[in-house]
Amino acid sequence: MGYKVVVVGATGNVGREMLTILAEREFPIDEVAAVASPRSHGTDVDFGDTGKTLKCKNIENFDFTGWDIALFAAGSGPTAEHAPRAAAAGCVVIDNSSLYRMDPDVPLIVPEVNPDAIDGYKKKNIIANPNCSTAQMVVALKPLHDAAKIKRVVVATYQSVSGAGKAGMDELFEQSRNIFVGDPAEAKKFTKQIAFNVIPHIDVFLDDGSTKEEWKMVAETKKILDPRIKVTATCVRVPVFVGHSEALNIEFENEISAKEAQDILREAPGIMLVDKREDGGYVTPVECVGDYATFVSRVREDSTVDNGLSLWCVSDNLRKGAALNAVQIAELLGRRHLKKG
Ligand code: 11C
Repeated sequence: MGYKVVVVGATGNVGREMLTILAEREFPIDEVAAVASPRSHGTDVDFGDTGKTLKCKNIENFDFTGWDIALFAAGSGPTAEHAPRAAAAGCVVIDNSSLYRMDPDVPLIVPEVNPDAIDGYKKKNIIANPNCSTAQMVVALKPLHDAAKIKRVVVATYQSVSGAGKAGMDELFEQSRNIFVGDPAEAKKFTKQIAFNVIPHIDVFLDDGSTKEEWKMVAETKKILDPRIKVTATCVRVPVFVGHSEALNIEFENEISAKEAQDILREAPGIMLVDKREDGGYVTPVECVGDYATFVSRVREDSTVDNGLSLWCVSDNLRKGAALNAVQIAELLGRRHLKKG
């Protein structure tokens, strides 16, 4: 016996990936529904490569009664409207938007990092999925924190355009093509030209001069991993279609060598260490696409601080950064709370 699962926002980048990963991981499903905005009502979406096609139902009149789990990838507006009624109907919501992440009554979960926090989901029947750049970072930090206690992290991100949805991917494609044929590269989704450029601005500006994306990395890391860890982030959009990269500088309470860190990371859940210290002996975003792992490369000691390490971390932002983490949360929920069969 399996679950009745709804994917909300099924026509978007993350919603489609959720359906693919549910099928790929053979999540025990009795019935699956694809739900989207009224605009996408009737659109066909594939249920992974099962050969099954789902017709999108309209979120406005979808009744969540009798459904076990709803994976929401719908953005904050539709989520605010429909997630509470799904949860009230007894369907556990796993939400990819930023809406509930900092709600003290909603667990924010990365299964490799804080699985036990899921037990708090019953307060609202909602579980939050972190921001993509936070998810891969905390997977890499967790085993190192357990070993040597992290004090401070300085991170610079190199985030792909798929983080901004299909419109972001289309903009990179169109601008690149236009530049090649000598046409103007008009910026619509992003604030400046993204093709052949980088933009140090993701999400809205806050009063202190940081951006909300940078704030999310700080606040979410504290909630998921440890409130004592200080994080400072600079988030940058780069002309890559899929795959977020991060350069991390980490300061520890206790001594830890690069070799010890490599040995720990090699055994850690969710991590693939590729660190050969030779030409090409590291992972780039192109290679991480379609994979589940958070890849770590370039682990080295930073002699400018006591107990410092630097490393490079890459992951598929639509997978570990969004859809995969949501499905892993559903699997964890199934194992711990919603047992079937
Ligand atoms: C980006 N990280 O790359 C964002 C996308 O809070 O879930 C995900 C935003 C979020 O633009």
